[in-house]
Amino acid sequence: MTGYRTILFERKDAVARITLNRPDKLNSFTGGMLSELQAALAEVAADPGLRALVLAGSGRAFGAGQDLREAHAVDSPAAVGEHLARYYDPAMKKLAALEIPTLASVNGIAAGASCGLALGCDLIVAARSATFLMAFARIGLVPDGGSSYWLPRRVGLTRALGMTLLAEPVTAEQAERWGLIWECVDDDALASRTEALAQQLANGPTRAYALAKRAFHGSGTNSFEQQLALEAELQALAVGTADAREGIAAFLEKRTAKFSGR
Ligand code: LHQ
Repeated sequence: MTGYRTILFERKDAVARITLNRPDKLNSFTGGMLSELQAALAEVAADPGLRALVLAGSGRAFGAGQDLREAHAVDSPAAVGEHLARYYDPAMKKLAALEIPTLASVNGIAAGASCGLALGCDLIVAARSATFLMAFARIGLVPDGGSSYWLPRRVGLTRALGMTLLAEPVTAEQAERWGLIWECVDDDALASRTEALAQQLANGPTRAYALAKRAFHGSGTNSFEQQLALEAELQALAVGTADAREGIAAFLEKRTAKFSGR
């Protein structure tokens, strides 16, 4: 689909890029923007030529969470439930289910549900001036957008609760030290580092990446025995891919593997 109004959606070779694009409102989420995000994620999922996705924000922020001027979203208990179920949950589920690596490129503040969106990506690279703010308690709300799922898995309960109860911004440098993000880079290096990481991921063994993601997603609830069984099941799938054949052959022939994504 073309003609998105609140996001930019681009494809360059095997890399897709979705940019949240309401810079004057710090890319805060409206229902319309989340519907467009859902549609773009569905386009990404349906395109077998894509091998990595970058999520970014335009202007000075990554995103400021729910647009609090969209009053109907917070009108009543029923309204908030409906809003989350209709707009947020499908977007966050589609992102988590993507069978290609996802990379959040965080240029500025990522607050509220926008922090949740970044956390839902496989890797996060952030500019040194970017911050992560679990803003919910500032307005008397609780974490959503998947943030209460991903945050403690990334940084542990102590830091997840500290970020949520104190609702103070965490700098990109601190976030890197905590393991909240993969990498903090100088502001003027964010674009080139994002591009390099996306290219690296897009040139990787795409099927093995998807299976590895499935293994880690399963590990949250599995017993050790169940996880070993899942690993065996996934490895059986991985070993049958063209990329595994190429990877092993390249190792034995002492050359760099050239993965096709199949
Ligand atoms: C905004 C927003 C915004 C509208 C900046 N809305 N306009 C999901 C579903 C249902 C229910 C509720 O919850 C959720 C999940 C959530 O995400 S709840 C959390 C919602 N987000 C927040 O509470 C963060 C609100 N924003 C802020 O605290 C600040 O804007 C931050 C700290 C992000 C940035 O501060 P500044 O750098 O000082 O920028 P600013 O506040 O001046 O914002 C610039 C403009 O963006 C301004 O508009 P204006 O027309 O006055 O220039 C803001 O009103 C607008 N904006 N966030 N969430």
